[in-house]
Amino acid sequence: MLGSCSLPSSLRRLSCELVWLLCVLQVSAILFFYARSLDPPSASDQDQQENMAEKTQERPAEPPRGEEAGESGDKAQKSGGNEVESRDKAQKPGEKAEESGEKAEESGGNEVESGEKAQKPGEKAEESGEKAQKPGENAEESGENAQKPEEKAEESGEKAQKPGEKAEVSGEKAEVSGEKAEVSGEKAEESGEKAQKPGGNEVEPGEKKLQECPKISPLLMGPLRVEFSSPVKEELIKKENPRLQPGGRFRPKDCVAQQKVAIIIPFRNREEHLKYWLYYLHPILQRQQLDYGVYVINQDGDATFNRAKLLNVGYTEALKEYDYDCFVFSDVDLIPMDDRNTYRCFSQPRHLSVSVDKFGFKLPYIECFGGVSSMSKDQFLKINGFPNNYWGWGGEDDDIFNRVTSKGMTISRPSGEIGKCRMIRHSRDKKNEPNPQRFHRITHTKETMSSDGISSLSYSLVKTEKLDLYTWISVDLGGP
Ligand code: UDH
Ligand code: NGS
Repeated sequence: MLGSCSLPSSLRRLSCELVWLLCVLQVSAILFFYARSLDPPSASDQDQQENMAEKTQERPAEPPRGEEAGESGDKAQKSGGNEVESRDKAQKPGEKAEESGEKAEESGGNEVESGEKAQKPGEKAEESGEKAQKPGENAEESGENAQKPEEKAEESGEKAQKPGEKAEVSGEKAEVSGEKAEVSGEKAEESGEKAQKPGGNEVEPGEKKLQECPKISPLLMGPLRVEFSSPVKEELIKKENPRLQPGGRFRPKDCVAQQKVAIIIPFRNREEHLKYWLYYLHPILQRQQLDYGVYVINQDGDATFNRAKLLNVGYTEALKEYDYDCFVFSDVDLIPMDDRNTYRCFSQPRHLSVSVDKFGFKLPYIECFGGVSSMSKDQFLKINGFPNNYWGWGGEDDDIFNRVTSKGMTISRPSGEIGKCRMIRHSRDKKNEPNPQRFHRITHTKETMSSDGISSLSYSLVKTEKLDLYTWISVDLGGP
């Protein structure tokens, strides 16, 4: 056996040195790894970690239309299922856009408040990277939302409701969409509306007393397909709405409606549009379980058109016929694309046509109150109705907005998703040229509103007729 002591001294020294070296290496390795564990991660480590984090936070594509409302109540509130109110004071439209300096409004499903920045049609789109749509252009044509209505409908699960195709109202589908509607933000209970007294539904002796209809109708279907490619015939509309009473009246047969709603349409020479409106709206309003009547207020003669005055006439004439507690004012060329956009009144005046295809499904400016709006009788009277002296196109809706806010009320709106509408394309009508006085007038609403309004309305009735699908009221408004 060869012991270490028997090794030559040079070899022994070499092996001792090797052992020593190994020890030093081991210790430095330990120190190195220990020091590394205390160091912050290098830049590349950090990048990697952030990328991972980003990946895990990536959100799936937007849910198809109408689905968001089906999520939890909380979420729906955030993502636009709920009604919103503008809490802002009056702003003079005309000044509003650039001058107000407020924040950009987000639409398309999100909540909107009129504390946010107003934008004139066309400005917003550019800023947000989307293309502006000129009034009169269709969404499809401008490249924004460049989907054909049909494609959109299929993707979003819209229900077919093309002229000639009958929409399903009952069965599973209705139940499911009723559920959706419940969380969709109608929030009827919060609106502070009183339950409607069984006014029109007199109970005969021995007859069963009807219950009040639910706050949210179980018949709602959600998103609907709306298009205007084939003209509709009145006969078809009558056939599809067999429960309508003369004058375009309806009330649910199994329950007492929550509200009695007069729908007022300002009108002259738009027969084709009116047929589309009746075709689409009657089934929707029935599914919404409203006690309603449709009043088409025709401006007789060829004086300059006066939309707001016609609306005042509609309010007055409808009340002569029935004890309405709610008034919906609708242009003849606007059709809602979702029946959860209930044509009723809320605790604040409501703007219903919040995202129109013509504007790329965005609110053109936050004070916008044109198109379709609703007001309870009390709200309407509080603002002395609408102005009578806006002859020609534009400004009257801004004046109404000013009236509402100057009386301390706010504007309520459905979400951009539920408030989607299609506008029937048309060119400018004769005798409805832009009113050059409108800019001046809307800056004086506060001073003029107490003397000009429902309290000062005068007109002559030319004809009233109860037709099968609507009540026709033709009036002479005089002239400017
Ligand atoms: N209205 C009529 N007949 C008329 C004028 C107006 O029925 O001669 C009614 C109708 O209900 C209409 C509403 O008043 O929906 C509002 O009028 P409008 O449709 O003229 O207003 P809008 O702002 O259009 O929708 C303005 C003309 C756009 C021309 C675009 C050209 N590309
Ligand atoms: C505003 C008009 C409103 C009008 C709105 C949208 O500029 O009356 O555009 O018009 N106000 C004034 O002119 C002061 S639209 O593009 O729908 O024709 O409702």
